[in-house]
Amino acid sequence: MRLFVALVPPPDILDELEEAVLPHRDAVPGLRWVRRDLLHVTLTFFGEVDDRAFDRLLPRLERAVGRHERMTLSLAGAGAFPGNGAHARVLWTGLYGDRRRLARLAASTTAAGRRAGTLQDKHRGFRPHLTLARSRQPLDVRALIEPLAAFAGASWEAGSIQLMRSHLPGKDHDQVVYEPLKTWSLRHSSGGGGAGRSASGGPQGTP
Ligand code: 2AM
Repeated sequence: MRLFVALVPPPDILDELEEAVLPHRDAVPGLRWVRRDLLHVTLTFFGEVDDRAFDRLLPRLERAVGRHERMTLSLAGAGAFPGNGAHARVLWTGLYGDRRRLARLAASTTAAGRRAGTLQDKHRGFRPHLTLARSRQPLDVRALIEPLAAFAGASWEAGSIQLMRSHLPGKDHDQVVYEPLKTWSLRHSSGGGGAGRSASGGPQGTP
């Protein structure tokens, strides 16, 4: 089964994002926009995991997530992979707020996958982003990045993450389907007074 760890922003945050993106959606023809119910931040992509590796992975992931605290995040800005958007395959919005906490959490879920033998060493580093649209062919999306760079969403407290199974399009369905297999809660902050709430990074940062 094809698995990944996802953080899904709450509905009001996605409403705000949709509202910001909607007026610009036709600026670049040929982009495939991610459906609202599929929007997520990928923390770790495991790819194909067999049943035995899955059994090793689950307890490791659960332990890993349990060590991390809830965090304040917001969505803002826009960018592309790769490069500056002249030949993009992915258009994204960035993540700000407790980015360091988020990166530590992603490092833990990735390490859990490595220990369970579900990840190859070539796994690429974590670059916090939420994918808005994709293209099979490289596309110039700079006409979208420019207006979306000004987007700055409200912050929310991320309290849980999900292990998702991805069902690729096939005979039964013509679009990808994400099936949440597990939801794990993050710990309540022990520090009080907003400890660890660094406003590190702003919309100018790169993911
Ligand atoms: P991204 O779009 O957030 O970058 C589910 O398929 C998610 O896993 C995708 O949204 C994508 O994250 C990530 N993903 C898919 N294929 C991947 C790959 N080959 N390597 C790394 N991440 C991948």
